[in-house]
Amino acid sequence: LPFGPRVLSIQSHVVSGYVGNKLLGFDVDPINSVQFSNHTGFPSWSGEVMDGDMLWRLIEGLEANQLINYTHLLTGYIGSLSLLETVSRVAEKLRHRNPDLVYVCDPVMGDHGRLYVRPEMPAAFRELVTPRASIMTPNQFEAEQLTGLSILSEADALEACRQLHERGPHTVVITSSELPGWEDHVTILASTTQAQLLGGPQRLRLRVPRVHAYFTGTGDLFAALLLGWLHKNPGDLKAALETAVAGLQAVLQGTVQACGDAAAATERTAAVSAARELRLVQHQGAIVRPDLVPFFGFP
Ligand code: ATP
Ligand code: PLP
Ligand code: PXL
Repeated sequence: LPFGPRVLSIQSHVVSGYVGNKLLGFDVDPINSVQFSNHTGFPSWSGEVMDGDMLWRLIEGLEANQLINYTHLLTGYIGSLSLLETVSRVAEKLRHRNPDLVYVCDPVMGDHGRLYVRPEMPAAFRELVTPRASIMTPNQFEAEQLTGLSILSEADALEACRQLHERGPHTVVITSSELPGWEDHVTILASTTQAQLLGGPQRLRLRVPRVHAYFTGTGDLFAALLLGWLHKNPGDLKAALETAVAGLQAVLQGTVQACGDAAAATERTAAVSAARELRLVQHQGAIVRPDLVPFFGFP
């Protein structure tokens, strides 16, 4: 497909299970930011972390052979500061080659008030990466880390989006938040400054019933699906979000059904984590052609 999208994706690889680069459903050039035995929600893991020099050597190799004509850059879990610094250089280089480059940045840093990257990473995401991102997909906690705001309401979340727009990304999706009065739902808030097919800039809200169990990789899948559906629905963030979320919910519901008692387990043993791996392959059809779920627009 000479004129199709070409995506460079810098995310995790795990041998067993589904996170990061193993959640991409379309044609991409993957660079593995880590290669681990399994995701870090398990009691233990082993493997290697990529550093900035390793990434730069790959980019130089691609460049030497004129292979860096990408339409999209997608980045997820980045395990070290040197890699994040190099990711920002890669974004600059790809955009120099293609001024229309779409950089989708999932600023994976933590969740529910807890950081699972080194303490120096939030500042680096803020200063080095945010200005270069086209689309950012923080969760509620990550949006707080990026802006310094504390997000206690929908108004706070929209203010965080506004501040992020001022510093770079034209589109921001707060991919999961827990808001007062809606504790039994996951609230997704999106904001774009780009003119949409049906008018100007737009803000959107979706809610999905909260599953009371912790899954790993849903954020990675969200970012990949958003990239794919936005490409297929230019100027229609609403359609892209609805389709991405519907596919994600199908995978999640299928996973909950398939994992039986492990869905409700509180202790995350190796067996529980393994049982909760996303049933991605089993629900490929629903990802590509999901049943659309009821949508809550804005306001
Ligand atoms: P990241 O850290 O990669 O930015 P995130 O924390 O925003 O990711 P998740 O919390 O995994 O990502 O949520 C992404 C999407 O997955 C949500 O928008 C929602 O559609 C779905 N999802 C994840 N967990 C649940 C859950 N417990 N119940 C219902 N939906 C969920
Ligand atoms: N938990 C840990 C320990 C992680 O390292 C990560 C991402 O790297 C996550 C959770 C996020 O997973 P998700 O894609 O579901 O947001
Ligand atoms: O974002 C999910 C993820 C990605 N990569 C690695 C992980 C996880 C979640 O645990 O461990 C290595």
